[in-house]
Amino acid sequence: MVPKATGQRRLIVSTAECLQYPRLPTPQISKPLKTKAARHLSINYRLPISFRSGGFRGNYVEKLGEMGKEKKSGGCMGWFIVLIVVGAIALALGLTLRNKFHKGDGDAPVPGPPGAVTKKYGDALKVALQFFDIQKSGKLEDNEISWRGDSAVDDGKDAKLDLSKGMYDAGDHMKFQFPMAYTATVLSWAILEYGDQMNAAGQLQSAKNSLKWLTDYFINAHPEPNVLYIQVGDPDLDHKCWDRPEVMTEKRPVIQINASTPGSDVAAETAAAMAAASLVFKSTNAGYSSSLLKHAKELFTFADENRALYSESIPEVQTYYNSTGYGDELLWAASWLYHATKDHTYLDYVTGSNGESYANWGSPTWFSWDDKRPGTQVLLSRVSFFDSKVASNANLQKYKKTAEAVMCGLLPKSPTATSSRTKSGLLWISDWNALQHPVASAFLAVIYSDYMLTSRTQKIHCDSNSFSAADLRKFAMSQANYVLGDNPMKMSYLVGYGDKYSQFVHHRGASIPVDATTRCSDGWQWLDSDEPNPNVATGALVGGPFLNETFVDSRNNSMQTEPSTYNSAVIVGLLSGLVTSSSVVTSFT
Ligand SMILES: [Ca+2]
Repeated sequence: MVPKATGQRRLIVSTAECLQYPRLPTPQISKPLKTKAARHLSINYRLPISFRSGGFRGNYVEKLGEMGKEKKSGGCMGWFIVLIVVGAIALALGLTLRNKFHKGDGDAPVPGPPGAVTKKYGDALKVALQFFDIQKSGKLEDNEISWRGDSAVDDGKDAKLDLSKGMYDAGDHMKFQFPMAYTATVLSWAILEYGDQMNAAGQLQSAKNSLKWLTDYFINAHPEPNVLYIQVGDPDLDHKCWDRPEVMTEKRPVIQINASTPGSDVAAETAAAMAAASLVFKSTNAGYSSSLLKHAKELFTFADENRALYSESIPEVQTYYNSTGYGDELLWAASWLYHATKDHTYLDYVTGSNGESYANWGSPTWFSWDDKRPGTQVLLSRVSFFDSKVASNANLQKYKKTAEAVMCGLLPKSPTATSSRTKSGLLWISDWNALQHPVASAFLAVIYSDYMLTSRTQKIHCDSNSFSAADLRKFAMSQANYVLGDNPMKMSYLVGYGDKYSQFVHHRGASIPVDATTRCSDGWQWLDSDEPNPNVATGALVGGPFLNETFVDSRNNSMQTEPSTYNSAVIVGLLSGLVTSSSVVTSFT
C-alpha cells in the first residue's frame, strides 16, 4: 500500500578520510527503505601450531643416541623407560609452547566447519525463513502456513506465460521484479556463504526451496533473450482492494521490458540473481543450474547492450521502485557471472572502463534494492582475498579498499563511523522501513568479517585505528540483537520471535480471517479494525523504529509495520552468518 522509497542511501561517515577515500555520505532521507539487523556469534579459536618443531625433536634424537651407547646392555625395559621419559618431556614442552602461544600473541582464529548452533539465532532464522512461504504466489507445494492457499494461478495467462509463482512484494499483492530479483540474489549469496551454517541449523532446504520458487518464476518471465516481464498486477487496482490473495478478483496486467523499452537495472539484477542461483543448484540440479546460467548471460547482454533506467522507460514504476542508476547492477551482475563461470571477460568488465565509469571507488554507500555498489565491493573483495592469481589487479583492489571504507563507516568506534545511528546504536537512515539499512549493512559486515577470518587477515585500518574480524562481527551482532529485542521498546521486530512483537502487521493476508466473506472493497474493515491480526505473519521483519526508538503498532502505520520480502532476504543472510561460529568457503564452486 505504501509507496516504496528509493534505495540510494549513502552512509554518513563523520569527518576525515578513510584509507584516502571519502567517508560514507549522510543520506538524504526521502521515502521508504528496508533493512534488517544482526547478532553475534562466538568465534572458534583453534590451536594454530603443532609443537613438533625440528630443533626440539633433533635434540632428543641426539640424547637417545648417547643413552643408547651408555646402556648397551639395558635391554627392552631400559629403552621402554627412556621412551616414556622422552614422551613425557615432549608432551610437557608441547603444552608449555601451546600455553605460551594462547596467552601471548593472540594469533587469528583459524577457520573451520560450523560450530554449535546459537539457539537464539537458530530460532530466529527458522522464524525469518517462514515469511518467504507466506509471500508465495501460485499453486502452493507442501504449504505449512495454515492461513495461506493457492492464489494468482492465472498470472501471465494473457501473455501466454505461467507467471503464477514468485512472491508478493510486501503487505499487498504486487509482484515487482526489481526488488524480487534483489531478494533472490541476496538469498543466493547467503546460501553460498552460509549454506553449511544453515544446514547445521536445519534450515538449508527451506532456503533453497524459497529461492527456487523465485527462480522458477524468473525463467518463465524471460521468454526471449531481450524480453523480461518486470511486473504483475497494477498497483492502482491492487491498492483499491483490501483482500486475501486467495480470493482476489482484480485484474493482473503484466509489464515487460524489451529492446524498445529497456531497463538495464532490472535486467541486470535478474541476471545477478540467476547467476548466483546457478551456483546454489550446481551440485544438486545441474540441468537447472545450466538453464539459470544461460538466462543470466542473455539478460546481462540485454542489459549491457540496451542501457537505460527501467523507471525512465516505464515511468509508472517510479512510484514504488524508482531506480536511480543501472551501472551498479551491471557491475554486480558481471561480478556474479564471473563467480559462476570463471570467465575472465566478466572480471575485465568490472575492472575495465565500466568499473571506471560506474564503480565510484572510494565513495561508500548503503546497500539496498536500488544500490548494489557495496554488495559488489564486498563480493569482489572475495576475489582479492581468495584468488591470488588476480588479486594484484589495481582496480580490483579499489573495490576492496572501498569495501573497507564501508566497514569503517559501520564500526561504531571507527574514526570514520557514520553518525546515522539511534542512541542505542542501531544504524538509522529513514523513517520508512528503518530496519532495511542496518540489517543489510550488518549482513555485509558479517560476510566481510568471515573473509578476514578465513584469509587470516588480522586488521582493517580506518584512519589511525585498526579493527579485527571480531569487531565487525560484534557490530553485526549488535544490529541483530536490536532487531530481536535488545532495544528500548523491549520488543522483537521479527514477527513470531520472542514474547513481544507487532500484532498489527500491515499485511492483507495476515489481517483478514480465513473464513471472512469480504472481497475487494468491503475488506477495508479489516485494515481499520482495532483487533490484532487473526493470522501471524511469522518471519515478517516490520519497518522498525523511529529515530527516537519508538514504535507505533498500528495496521495503518505502514511506515513502521509493513514488512517486505526483500527485508527477509537480508535478515536471513545476517542470521545465517551468525547462527554458528563461522568462516566461509574460499570458493563457491
Ligand atoms: Ca542501481
